[in-house]
Amino acid sequence: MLFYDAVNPAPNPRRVRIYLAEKGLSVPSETLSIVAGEHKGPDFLAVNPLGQIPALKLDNGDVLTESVSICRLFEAMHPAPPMFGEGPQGMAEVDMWIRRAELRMMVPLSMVWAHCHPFTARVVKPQYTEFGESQRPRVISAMREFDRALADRDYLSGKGYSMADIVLLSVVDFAGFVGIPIPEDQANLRAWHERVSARPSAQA
Ligand SMILES: N[C@@H](CCC(=O)N[C@@H](CS)C(=O)NCC(=O)O)C(=O)O
Repeated sequence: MLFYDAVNPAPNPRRVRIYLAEKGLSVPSETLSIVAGEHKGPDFLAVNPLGQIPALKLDNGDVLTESVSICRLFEAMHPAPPMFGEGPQGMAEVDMWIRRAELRMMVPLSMVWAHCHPFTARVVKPQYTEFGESQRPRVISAMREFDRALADRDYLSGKGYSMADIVLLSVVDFAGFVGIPIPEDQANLRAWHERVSARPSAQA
């Protein structure tokens, strides 16, 4: 196996690193430089034609992409401790929160990142700045949805720390990097963020 990785602040490979740290697993890896465009070079495009990181090359030569799918493979191989929920309802809840973090927060955040940030100006041409700015309030309102959900629980699924918390942590930290910190008045989300950031795995 070979895990294709990229350093922070790239949020998606970080999810896999946090997951592996939580599970106590280690996988051979190669770190590519996004700044140097290595993820768009011919060698990596031969691995993942999408030119996106992370990717996981399996021993049989097949390649998996998508951070959550890569973690699902490891989960099937190493089910304990469960990180994708337990029982029908528990598993569905973790899946629901993962999708909400990705669709309701990461999607508008990606638009702010792509269309407003100076780092992406080199590759996103043209940048539709006005459109990008219009997505900033959507990120904050998605944060508010999570703030409300966390009013009566320590972790998203309610049954303990899970992959959903890993995905949300990666998105919230990336939002901070893009210039959208958790608002002061979102005390539940801020407390959750402190809680999950205190786990050793968050250093990944
Ligand atoms: N949904 C994918 C997203 C992967 C992704 O967008 N990775 C970023 C780095 S964090 C990337 O490679 N961006 C370059 C691009 O999209 O061209 C996942 O979760 O793995």
